Amino acid sequence: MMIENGNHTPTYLQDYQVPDYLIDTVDLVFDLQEEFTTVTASLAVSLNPASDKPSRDLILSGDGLFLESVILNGKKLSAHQFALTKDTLTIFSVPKTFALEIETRLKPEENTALSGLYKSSGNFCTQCEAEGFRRITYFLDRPDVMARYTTKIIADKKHYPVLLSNGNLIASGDAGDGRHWVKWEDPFKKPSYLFALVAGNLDCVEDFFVTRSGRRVTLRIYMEKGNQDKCAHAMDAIKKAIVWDEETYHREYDLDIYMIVAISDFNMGAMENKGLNIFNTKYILAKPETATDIDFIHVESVIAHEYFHNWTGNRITCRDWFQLSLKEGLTIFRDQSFTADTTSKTVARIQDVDYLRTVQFAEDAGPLSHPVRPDSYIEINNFYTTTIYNKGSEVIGMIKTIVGDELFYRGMDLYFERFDGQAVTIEDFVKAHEDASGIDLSQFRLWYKQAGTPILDVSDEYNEEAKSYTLHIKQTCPPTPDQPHKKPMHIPVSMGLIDQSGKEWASEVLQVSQKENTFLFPNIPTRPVPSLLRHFSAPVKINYPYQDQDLALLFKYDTDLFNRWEAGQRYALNVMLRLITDYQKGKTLKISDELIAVFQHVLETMQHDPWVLSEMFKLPDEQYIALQMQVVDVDAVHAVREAVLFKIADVLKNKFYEIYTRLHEPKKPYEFSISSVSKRSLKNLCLTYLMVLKNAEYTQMAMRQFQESLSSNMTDTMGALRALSNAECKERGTALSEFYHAWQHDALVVDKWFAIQAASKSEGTFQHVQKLFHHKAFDIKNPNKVYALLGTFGHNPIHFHAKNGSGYSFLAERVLQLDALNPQVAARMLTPLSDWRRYDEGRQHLMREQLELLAKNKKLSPDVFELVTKSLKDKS
Ligand code: B3K
Ligand code: ZN
Repeated sequence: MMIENGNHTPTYLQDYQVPDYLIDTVDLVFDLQEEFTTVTASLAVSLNPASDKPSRDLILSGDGLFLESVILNGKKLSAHQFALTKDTLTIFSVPKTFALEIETRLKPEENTALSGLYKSSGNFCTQCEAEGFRRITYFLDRPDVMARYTTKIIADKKHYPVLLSNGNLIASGDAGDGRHWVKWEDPFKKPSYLFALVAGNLDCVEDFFVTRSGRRVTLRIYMEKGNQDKCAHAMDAIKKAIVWDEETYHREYDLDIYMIVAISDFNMGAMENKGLNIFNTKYILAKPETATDIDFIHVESVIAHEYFHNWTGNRITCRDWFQLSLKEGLTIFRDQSFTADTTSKTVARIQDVDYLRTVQFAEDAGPLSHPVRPDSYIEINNFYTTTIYNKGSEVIGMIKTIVGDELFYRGMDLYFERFDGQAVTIEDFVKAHEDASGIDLSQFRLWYKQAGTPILDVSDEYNEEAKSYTLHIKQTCPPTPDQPHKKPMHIPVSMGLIDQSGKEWASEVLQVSQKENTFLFPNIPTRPVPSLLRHFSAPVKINYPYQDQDLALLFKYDTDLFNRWEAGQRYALNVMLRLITDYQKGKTLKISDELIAVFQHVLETMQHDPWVLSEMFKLPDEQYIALQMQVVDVDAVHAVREAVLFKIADVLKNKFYEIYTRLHEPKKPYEFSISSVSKRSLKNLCLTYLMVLKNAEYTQMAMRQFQESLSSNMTDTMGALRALSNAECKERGTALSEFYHAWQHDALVVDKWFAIQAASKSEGTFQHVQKLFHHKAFDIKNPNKVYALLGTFGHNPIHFHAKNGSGYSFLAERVLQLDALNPQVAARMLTPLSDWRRYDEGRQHLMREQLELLAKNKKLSPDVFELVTKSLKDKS
């Protein structure tokens, strides 16, 4: 269909040009008042010698600003010397070098988009990535303009005792009238998106760290009043991350102080502003009573991520936003390696792969598919995607696999050495690895250019006489928007060969680079089973005609623990896909005893690693099963998965009960250690299975765990509550209301309460979610609340996809309501509708109808406009 809405124009990578002007220094003065804020920006501007045909006019970006004055080399400009549009300030005929002073006025109180300068719980804070700095002052708001900043903040002493910005504090004083001022100086050049300011009445915890060269760094975490008791874990995490980066990448911290501020209203997880990270409270505040094991791990990994950005993102930044994965893919790769090293290598990999395959593969198979380095965007905020982040990280992992560990770290050292202090490209990064390793990565670069998930079709032969085994690997990649044809890629396939006794006969990395490749393995005494794509060595799909018994063998004996998990998943998936066909034909579901027997074997033999074991027992979720189908049959997927869960639970109940009672230690105080996290994980898994059986005794058991842990151990509380929330029993209501009653004062815990209800399988979930939108604890302006309720509901496989389309219209209406307040959050909520083509005709029609209704709206933000139009665009 033709969409007339808006004139939001795309930006193209091929149009990139160096800036005509550079800014050497930026001196900012913020006068924070209750009604408005005045910002004075003094800039030292000069012509960029690298620009070919520089314009005589200086064009600065701005968004929603009120311009007070412009002064050039000390002279106030009159109206004919500059021009203003909705998003630019052009100053005519500027000299080659000059001082510019711009005064703007903002209303942070009214800023609900949470981009630029805004208020959260009465405190001022900023979010400038990607293009938020232009909401503070007119500027060359692009990452290749790097400048040295000073920031003076003047504010009321009583309401804003804490005044922070990037770098080091260099002066402070009294400003009279109950006001005070401070001045910060950041000695490092940075792009504007890394600027930050915080002013508020905040509590603080302080510690310090001595770097490996002996420098003492002050560590501070600031948080809203009354949360000091929830910061110890975050503080430990900072130190852990610093040590890891020193040991693994030889990177040291570079300022005298490292500050983190935790804020309640934040669009995403956290932001790596130089020396002053701003975090969503969700990734800082954690104590056993309020945070689960998973929360504890997430706090560590997000802290590590933002800390690691100091080198991969801040000191070396992106030339333009098309290079976003240069910092995000790389930093995700670094934080995933950190988590793998500090928790469980196998579980960390399982969870990363699970997320990639469920979320990124879905994105790459739909209308929003884009390469790791996109060619164009309308709204850059829409490109903070799982493709840029997670596929970007996988691409780096493949470079490491191809060149090997030693050369990889040499390549990283070269990258840091070559580009420190610069804004560079993905090409610069790949070239550094090529130069350091001497390995040709020219074909490999296609991973950044081509979108879509490659498919490897694998077949094999065994030659009994020659005792040789041959693998044929054929690669294809489906068409994606604007890319109908793909070239073959360089794909590292780590693999092994396993015989019937579980003995390994080969273990190597195959370099797949042609459309069709053949690999010969001599001296293999009996026909082996191939263990393919170990540790998920490439973000691809593998088709190999595995028989159930092959998968059973690998599930029991593969020497690669990750691939044991993978075999179990594949086995369960194959069984479920066959059952779905039976279900669709109206046949009774007969779940094979062999499947259960293999799971039983694993349950009995894997107890030494309860964490991996609990992962092995999680069946592929409904979203992932749906991704394997040509046309998603929501009801069949749900019914079959439930039936398999029931069967496993029923046959293995005694074992689950025995493990549960053995591992459940209600009297033992919570401890965050890998061994206790592992045990809790397996114990709560057993409880989840037992609850599937809808038996009063197990329900009581869950209720007991819930009540005993309610004020001491959130992992156990949530383990029980999640199981109860899916059951149709009176205890469900009791537990939910006791939970709310106990934790209503804690916003992050209330978010869990919203999310658990929005995710529930139980009947009436939709009506319940509708009601919760009007609950007094719900606030549409708070992104965490929206993500918990609407975001979770959008991924509820059965209730969001109710046949009558009620879920779809509900989501679309809320997106529209949100779009007027916060376009970034609105756009993030929209993605469940974008996949409409994958459903049955009835649902397709209903989903599409909602997208078309949205498209008709003349006031859509560029964020929502871009996603709606791309979702509706005819398939190429
Ligand atoms: N760099 C930020 C993301 C900013 C998102 C802007 N819409 C967080 C991170 O990846 O570390
Ligand atoms: Zn990041």
